[in-house]
Amino acid sequence: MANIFSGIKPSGDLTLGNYIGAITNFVKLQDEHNCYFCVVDLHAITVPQDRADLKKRTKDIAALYLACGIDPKKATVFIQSEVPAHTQLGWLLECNTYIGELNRMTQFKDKAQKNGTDGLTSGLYTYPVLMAADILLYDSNLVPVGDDQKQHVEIARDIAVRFNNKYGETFILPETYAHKVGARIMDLQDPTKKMSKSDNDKGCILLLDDPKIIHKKIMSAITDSESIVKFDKENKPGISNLLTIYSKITNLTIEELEGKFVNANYGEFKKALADELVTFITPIQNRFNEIRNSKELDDILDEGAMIANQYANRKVQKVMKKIGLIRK
Ligand code: ATP
Ligand code: LTN
Repeated sequence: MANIFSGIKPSGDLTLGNYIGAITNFVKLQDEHNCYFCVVDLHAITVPQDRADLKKRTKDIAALYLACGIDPKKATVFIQSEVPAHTQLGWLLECNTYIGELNRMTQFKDKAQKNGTDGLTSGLYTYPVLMAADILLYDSNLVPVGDDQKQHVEIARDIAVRFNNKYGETFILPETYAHKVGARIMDLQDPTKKMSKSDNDKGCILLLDDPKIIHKKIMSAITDSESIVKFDKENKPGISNLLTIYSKITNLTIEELEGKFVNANYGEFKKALADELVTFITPIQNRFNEIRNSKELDDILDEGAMIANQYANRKVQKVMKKIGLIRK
């Protein structure tokens, strides 16, 4: 039985990309492993957030975890800021992380390139170290994430190796757990770009989108002029992305789908995909509406925070002792 940790930032509303890339694996892993699934609100505040939106989205994401099938009897579900050991370990690890390592992080480099470094916070820069703390705190063996987060799991591993060499065996070395296909769902309007909750527009399907909006977004997804439903990521990135989504929500293989739509035009294919998506998303939305404002959700998060605090506090004490931060 392995330890598993993962988190999603409340920086926007959950997308189909978050679901397919990350949450499907959370649900799969919870049956066999010791899982911690967190809403990483401290990571969200590395960029400006509206107070009311942050508060609302944090609970929305926790409720969506449950609505998507995470079972609080099997997994610990909690909010990162309710477990202070994350920031404590974050500092201890920052003192064991090199600036050169952080300079190589592509997520930060991309953001800095887009807008320049003026106005970027030091929290955004050291973000990967807090993420390493999240992971290492729970002795995590596996970290289920989408493709874009692999580099962050690697730096967590590098920090763990360095710490272990300096202070003796302390941390488990974590590994990324990602899908082979579908680890990166692309934007429907620009299939060369990741579908992302912080630039939510027509190219991004939200788990809480109205069925009519889902139809509209799928029908207006960018494709090519060939009108042949065939997977070819290089030359037909739009239709390949739609095929990936179709395959992930129905469990039909890409080949089965190519066969099913061999005589269909893009309009027919898109209409069938939109119908499948609505069928798949409606029960998630119904469960979300049941649980979002319930006492049950608060009880689950209280219990989750208690279990996580217990584990995390013990770990931080061990780490402090190794460093020499101990009076008696
Ligand atoms: P932001 O746009 O604010 O950076 P995001 O939509 O990328 O947010 P995160 O909170 O960063 O979402 O990611 C949560 C999880 O979902 C991560 O494991 C991430 O790899 C995964 N994920 C996010 N977007 C996609 C996507 N388009 N395809 C597959 N996985 C994704
Ligand atoms: N950086 C991640 C969110 C995140 C995370 C984590 C994922 C923060 N801490 C720990 C896995 C494990 C992101 O942007 N998706």
